[in-house]
Amino acid sequence: MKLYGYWRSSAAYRVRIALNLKQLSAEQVSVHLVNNGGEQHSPAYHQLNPQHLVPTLVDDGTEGQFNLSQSLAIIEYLEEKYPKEALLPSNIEHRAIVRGMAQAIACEIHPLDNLRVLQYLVKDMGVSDADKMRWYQHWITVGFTALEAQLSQYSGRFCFGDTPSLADICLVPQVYNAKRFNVPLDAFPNIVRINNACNQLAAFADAAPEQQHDAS
Ligand SMILES: N[C@@H](CCC(=O)N[C@@H](CS)C(=O)NCC(=O)O)C(=O)O
Repeated sequence: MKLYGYWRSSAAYRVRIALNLKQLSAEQVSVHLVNNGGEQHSPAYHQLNPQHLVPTLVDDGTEGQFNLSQSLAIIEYLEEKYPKEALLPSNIEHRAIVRGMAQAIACEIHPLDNLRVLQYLVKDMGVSDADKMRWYQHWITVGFTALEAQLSQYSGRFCFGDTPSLADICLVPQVYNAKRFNVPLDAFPNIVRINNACNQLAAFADAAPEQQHDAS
């Protein structure tokens, strides 16, 4: 397997955590999201992923080598192909709740704060850097407020009970981003507590951006 990613990409970070939890290895290929106008826009990468986003997973499938985009689809593919260690609970309702928490981060928070959205705000819409930061912090705060309420209902040591799941895989990179952009986290004790618990596990710590070969 090959994982095309970038050290600071939170979507790639999710896949790295999933690979580690399942004790799988993948060759890491760096796609620099800033240099040369962003390597995600290069013709070579376009062939792999026309969405111009990382991550992309390349694997040998039943019909030959294939490319997979979208971190949640990649993680669900890994989950089906390599069921141990499970990233989703065995109970159908619990699985749906975990997917809902994961999507609250991956579909509601992350897309609004993605690099190309921030670039569009500043370069095309003339938004100031200060207002860009307000935007960034606002959408994390809105998303974390909703998630914190869910966590007070469902969390144990981790987002759902005492086993790390897809929800934790999405949470930790989003908290990393929040800290990087100085989002106050005082109102989110469960999020902070669970993030700390996750980062005590090697699977999460080893996937951290600063641990990657392309970190600069
Ligand atoms: N929903 C996608 C999001 C992927 C995504 O937004 N990746 C970001 C890095 S975290 C990216 O490649 N951004 C490049 C850009 O905005 O130009 C996923 O989960 O894989």
